[in-house]
Amino acid sequence: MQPPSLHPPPSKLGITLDQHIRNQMAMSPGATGHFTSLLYQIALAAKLVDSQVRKAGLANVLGYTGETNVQGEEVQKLDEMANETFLTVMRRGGRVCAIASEELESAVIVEGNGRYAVTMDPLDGSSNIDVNISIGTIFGIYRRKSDPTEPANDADLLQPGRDLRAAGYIIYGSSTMLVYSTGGKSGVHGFTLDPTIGEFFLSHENIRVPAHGSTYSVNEGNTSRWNESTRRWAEWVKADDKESGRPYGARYVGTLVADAHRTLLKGGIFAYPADRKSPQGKLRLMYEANPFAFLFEAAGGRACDGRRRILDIEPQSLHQRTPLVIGSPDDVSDFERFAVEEAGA
Ligand code: AHM
Ligand code: MG
Repeated sequence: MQPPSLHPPPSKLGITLDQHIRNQMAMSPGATGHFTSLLYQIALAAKLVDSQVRKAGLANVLGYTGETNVQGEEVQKLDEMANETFLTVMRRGGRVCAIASEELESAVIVEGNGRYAVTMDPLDGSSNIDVNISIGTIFGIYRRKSDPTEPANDADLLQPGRDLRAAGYIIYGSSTMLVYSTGGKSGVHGFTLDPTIGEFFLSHENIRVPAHGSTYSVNEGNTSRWNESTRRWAEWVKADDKESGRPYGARYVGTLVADAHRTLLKGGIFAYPADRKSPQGKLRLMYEANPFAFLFEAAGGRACDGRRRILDIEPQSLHQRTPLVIGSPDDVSDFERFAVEEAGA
């Protein structure tokens, strides 16, 4: 056994999200603290939502039905509550000029001279709440484009994903984690909430998605609605070929945050392709696809709609949908190969 080193590397133990954000800010000359304070607000809202999510099972144990219960309208559904919580905290925080939420028809324009516009899915995977399966929050942060002396508008939000200033997600799973990136070289970092003291600690520094994985994640119940190339790809990942590590294992939670989180850490591929029922795909470009595309690229992965890079799609509307394929670079390229072959056929 090796004797312990006299000079062990400095421990990462106990680095809080706040400290980490401040360290990153110190490395950005000219930073004013506005962005830092917005991230704090998101983390605060996440903790508030987490505390409600943790209690969600109690209502079921007591026989509550979900939408209405003995407390009637006083108890909000969890997704409405999550939406309200993030909106309230960010509006009060004074750093945002506009917020677009998957839960709301139109954008919320915030008075004042906030420098950032936020897109978010406050509670992703909400069909999994009642069955105690991981759910999440997804967010993207853009720099304001409009003149701060004028009210903000949709153009502040309708920016391509490549212009994201930061993106992240919170997974309310067996533990609660916040994962975020400011893009490129700054890396993707994960923080786990210690629920006993209400603090996020750095637990996954500089996450890198493996070059290829061994799992595929897609709703195969949609097979009959898929186009030929998606069907051929799904057959291919299941075929036996020792050299390329096939067949892949199947994993599908039905919460994008959970499926993407696993894929980010372990590699492999998640796909929600277009199909006959959803010709534009099911997932939303602004709230789901762009933030994850940004994170996967920052972690060395890839994200496309089958043919185009997600981050290069010019958004036309807030609730626009897109096919989404994210994961290990090799695995996403394999998916694309099938789509391209079909296009050329
Ligand atoms: P939601 O934002 O309303 O929860 O819907 C999005 C969810 C994603 O989390 C998940 O990847 C997908 O829908 C699952 O869809 P399906 O049930 O069609 O497989
Ligand atoms: Mg969602």
